[in-house]
Amino acid sequence: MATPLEEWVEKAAQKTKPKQIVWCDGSEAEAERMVETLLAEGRTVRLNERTHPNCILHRSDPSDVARTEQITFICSRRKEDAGPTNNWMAPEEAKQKVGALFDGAMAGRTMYVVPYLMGPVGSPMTRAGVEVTDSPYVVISMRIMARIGKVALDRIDKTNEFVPGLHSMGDLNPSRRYVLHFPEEKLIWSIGSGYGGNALLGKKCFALRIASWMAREQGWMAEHTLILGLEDPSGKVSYMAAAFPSACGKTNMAMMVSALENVGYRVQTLGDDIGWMQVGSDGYLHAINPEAGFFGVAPGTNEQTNPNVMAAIQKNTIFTNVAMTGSREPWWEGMTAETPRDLTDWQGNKVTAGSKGPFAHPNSRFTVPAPQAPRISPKWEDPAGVPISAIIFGGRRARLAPLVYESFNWQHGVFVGASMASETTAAITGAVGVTRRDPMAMLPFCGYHMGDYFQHWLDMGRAIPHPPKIFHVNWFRKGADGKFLWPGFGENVRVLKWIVERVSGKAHAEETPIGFVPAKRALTLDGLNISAENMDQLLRVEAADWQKEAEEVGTYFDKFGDRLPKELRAEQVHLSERLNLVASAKT
Ligand code: SAT
Ligand code: MN
Repeated sequence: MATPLEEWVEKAAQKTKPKQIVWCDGSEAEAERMVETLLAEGRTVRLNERTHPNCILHRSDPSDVARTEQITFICSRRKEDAGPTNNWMAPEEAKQKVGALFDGAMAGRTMYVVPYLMGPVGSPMTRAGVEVTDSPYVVISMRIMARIGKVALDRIDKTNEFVPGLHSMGDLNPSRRYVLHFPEEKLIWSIGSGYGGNALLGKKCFALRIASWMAREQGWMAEHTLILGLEDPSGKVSYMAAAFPSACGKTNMAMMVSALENVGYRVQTLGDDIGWMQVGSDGYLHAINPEAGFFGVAPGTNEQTNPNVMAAIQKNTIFTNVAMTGSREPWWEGMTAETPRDLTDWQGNKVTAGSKGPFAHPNSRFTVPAPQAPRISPKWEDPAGVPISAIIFGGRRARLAPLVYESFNWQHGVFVGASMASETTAAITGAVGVTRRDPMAMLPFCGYHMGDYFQHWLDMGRAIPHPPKIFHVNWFRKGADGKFLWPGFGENVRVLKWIVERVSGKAHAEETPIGFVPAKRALTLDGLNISAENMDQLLRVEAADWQKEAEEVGTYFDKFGDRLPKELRAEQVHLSERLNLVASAKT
């Protein structure tokens, strides 16, 4: 008798009509065959075997270079359950309309069946998925980003539980591109894209959109967070989860080379994009990284800004849409001061004297196995996860937000996360540099009504005996001259050190209407050349700016109607009141 998995694969094949079906085992030999297929297709090349062993460069279709939110849908039975921040399509309509696009979509192609695990083998927090796809690029990317093959099949054989995901490149026409989630069925359909979060269905589709729905049902959290450990001079490691929107430096932060290494503060890497968190038997919130690799933004990365990333991506790495030097090494803007001669751009064209950059696509990426991070934590695959002491929200705010502040308590921290905003980057298609509200960095990833999601956060706070403290950081504040005030990268460890010291009750802070900011001299600035004037500007809380922000947040919250938890409305009103008090004290 056929298993539920075999039945589902059979049904997918009847619909998409591939010429053959290949069940993937995740082996090296299989990956090598995929690479051979890709090379023959002509959009993929091998990189320099000596400097970059086992690395390839893949060039995606020029219309398919980033996640596309306009064509991403939550197909819940009731429209209200998707909420005002998601696109919604009725499940029957979705199955009809997009089902028609899947009819025969794999004709003449191979269907690869990729069983995978999100989470470490043997962890109670781990979940299984199966992606069928006609893209060998997706298969070898999934092989890095998840645990694929036998480990996953074994588990599915035992439990018969898996999230099915049907993916086809279709004809790559953006007008026939759809990424659909059926949360009640726990099913994913994606057609017309071969790129990143649109096509590697374990990542945003499963580990965030479907998982956020599962997490609310089952009492845990699926969040858009990196996970890192900060080791102090005594060897104690404190773990933190940080939620920033796409392309705000999560990978850099997770793989940071600490500027305070010489005094014993080291950063350990556990995850760069997604955290699944659950209350542990010790009463702390425990996090695992459901992924097994990093899909990071390449441009801007170099030996100075992040030597750990540069070291990690020297081998076994898939580069997507970067440029290539004459000696077949990957290159992108910001890697070296000068553009190398004899360069090939991300579309495979020779760069000539008259060519205008950027030569690597601004959202070009590396896909690298997590264990290649030089400072991978010894606990990164611990089945119990790691206890989280601090949750950090952040985004790009050129003007408003101080370098760091601490919320008053969990409920206020949820308000801080819910009112988060960031100036947009190239990770999604659309305008760059526009401020957009992005609650908990989950705007494109929350699989249900955002008001209910806020409520779930509030409920979780009550369910965690020892909840993490909640902070907000902003590495991107600019001075009047338009330049960044804070050097960022490895220097960010100074902020993490203050955060850990706040958690243990040691560091000094000053209370402001928005929360606690570091007191004068509370941040360790030894060895950093930064003026007192810049530090003042970095930590300043401008009441007038915040009053405007509080109003905007109030208007934003109106969107969620009666599903906005009343606690959050109260937090917004209290913020305004505290700001008014400060303003009237001044006059
Ligand atoms: O393309 S992805 O969605 O995987 C990357 C990102 O936006 O974080
Ligand atoms: Mn992300």
